[in-house]
This record gives sequence, structure tokens and C-alpha cells, in this order.
Amino acid sequence: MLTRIDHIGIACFDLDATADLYRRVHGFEVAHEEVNEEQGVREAMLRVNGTDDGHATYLQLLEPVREDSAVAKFLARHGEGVHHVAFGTGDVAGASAEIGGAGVRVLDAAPRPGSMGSSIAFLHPKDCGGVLTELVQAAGPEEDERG
Ligand code: MC0
Repeated sequence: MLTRIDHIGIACFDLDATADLYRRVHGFEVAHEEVNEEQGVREAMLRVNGTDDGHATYLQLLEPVREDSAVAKFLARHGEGVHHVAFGTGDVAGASAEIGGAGVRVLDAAPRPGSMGSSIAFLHPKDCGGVLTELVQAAGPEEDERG
């Protein structure tokens, strides 16, 4: 059902400075950048492996664009660092229903727009061993559906 790690979300105060750090120290380039107004973040996707077909593994740098956003609240409480882990699935609505049926709080009643045209849903960190968990259905078909 969950077939890969899509990305690891990292909260930061300054997206450009953090992207520069990952370029200099790790050698990762920014493959994609966008603002997600609904989530209140500016984000940069740094491809770690795979190909740029929407199914690679990324680091996702997140800078808040609103004081009342989830990432701004996280930064105020915890400081910079790992914010969430995102798993890829071919069916985010189905995976959410199945996981929700097992008693885990699904934070999005219906999937919302995520990075690069994906559909996403979050699971409550308190029901996932302290890890904010995201389910991601990428814009294209999953590896095992492409034949
Ligand atoms: C909060 N908590 C976390 C956490 N955020 N634990 C682990 N990882 C996190 N990221 C913990 C707090 O420490 C606290 O525990 C408890 O959860 C309640 O937190 P709170 O600060 O009082 O905040 P709430 O309850 O108002 O909201 C937390 C919640 C929220 C996770 C429900 O942030 C949420 O709905 N997040 C999903 C949306 C999101 O994060 N969007 C930003 C990324 P204690 O023990 O101290 O009480 S958007 C994104 O990533 C998109 C664009 C994409 O991937 O494409």
C-alpha cells in the first residue's frame, strides 16, 4: 500500500540559506520550488535519488509564509529540523481510509494538493510514534502501475 519514501520534510527559517547549505555540504540541487498557500509554506524539493518523473526521493525544505501555519508553529516549538516523513502510494484516498479504519487519526478528510501536482493526506504524529506522517500520491502512475 505504501511503496516508497517520497520525501522527508525539513522545517527551516530561511529556505534559500538552507538550500544553499544542502548544495554545498551534500551536493543536492533544488529540482523544484513552489508556494503552497493552503499549507502556508514555501518549499524546495531536492532530489536525492531516482529520476525526475515525480517518483524520486526528495528532501523537502519548508519555510513558513504565514505565522499561523503548521510549520511556523513547529519552528516556534521545536526549532529547525525534521518535520515529517512522506510515503508514496498509488491510492492516497484508499490508503487513508484503510489506515483511518485502523484507528489512526487522518488529518485530512479528503486528499489535498501537495508538491508537484501530488495529492496528500497527513496522519497525526501522536498515532504514528511521534512522527508526523504524510501519504503522497504522485501526479503520474506509481512504478508498479506503469508496467
Ligand atoms: C506537532 N507535533 C509534532 C509535529 N507537529 N510531532 C512531531 N512532528 C511534528 N511535525 C506534536 C506537538 O509537539 C504536540 O505534542 C502535539 O503534536 C500537538 O501539536 P501542536 O503544536 O499543539 O499543534 P496542533 O495540534 O495544532 O497541530 C499539530 C498537527 C498539525 C500535526 C495536527 O501541525 C497538522 O495538521 N499538520 C499537518 C499539515 C502540515 O504539517 N502542513 C505543513 C507541511 P506535545 O506532546 O508537545 O503536546 S505541508 C507539506 O508538507 C506539503 C506542501 C507537501 O508535502 O506537499
